[in-house]
Amino acid sequence: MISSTINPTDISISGIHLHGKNINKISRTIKDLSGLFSDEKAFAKMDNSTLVYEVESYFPVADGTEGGLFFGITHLYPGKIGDEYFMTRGHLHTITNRAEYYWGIEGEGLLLLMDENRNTRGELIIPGSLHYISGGTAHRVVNTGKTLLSFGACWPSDAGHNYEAIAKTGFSKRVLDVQGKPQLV
Ligand code: S6P
Ligand code: ZN
Repeated sequence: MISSTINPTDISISGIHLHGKNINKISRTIKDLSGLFSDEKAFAKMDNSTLVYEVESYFPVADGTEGGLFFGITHLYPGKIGDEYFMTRGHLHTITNRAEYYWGIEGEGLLLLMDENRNTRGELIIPGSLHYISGGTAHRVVNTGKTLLSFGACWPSDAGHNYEAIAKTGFSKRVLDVQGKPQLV
């Protein structure tokens, strides 16, 4: 086999991780997530350095490029703050009509999808599940399981991320542990 055809883009996926020189990795710890969880007292008791999620992304073109695609894998740890499960910050795309795919790789969780009228629904993420996030839909992932939740994502390189709207008004529903079971409330 000709080696240059094996990995022409300088990245590889091994198991649930991306490797290569063009991979961008970010970590979100408790200190990055203030204001997100409903139980502020429980949040204040958490260790600031506790890792909540990590994102490995492949950006083959510059951020903002029209017509390109980005690819990422998010690893969301299991845990709770009060009764609320660990979750991603959640966002809209800056260019609101840009869509995205998510798919489940490992673990179990819920993808929260909120439309322009603030109606929120949840889709079950499990290994092999595929989720189409249409434009204008705010998206957030919640780990409702007891193990690491890893999911893939593919989105347009000009989509951009708008976190402010979600930081201000949140989603209209939260996922809480109600008597040992995850519920959208
Ligand atoms: C990017 C894609 C994911 C998220 C990641 C973290 O459009 O949706 O890579 O960035 O899951 O979530 P958040 O809401 O903190 O960006
Ligand atoms: Zn997105």
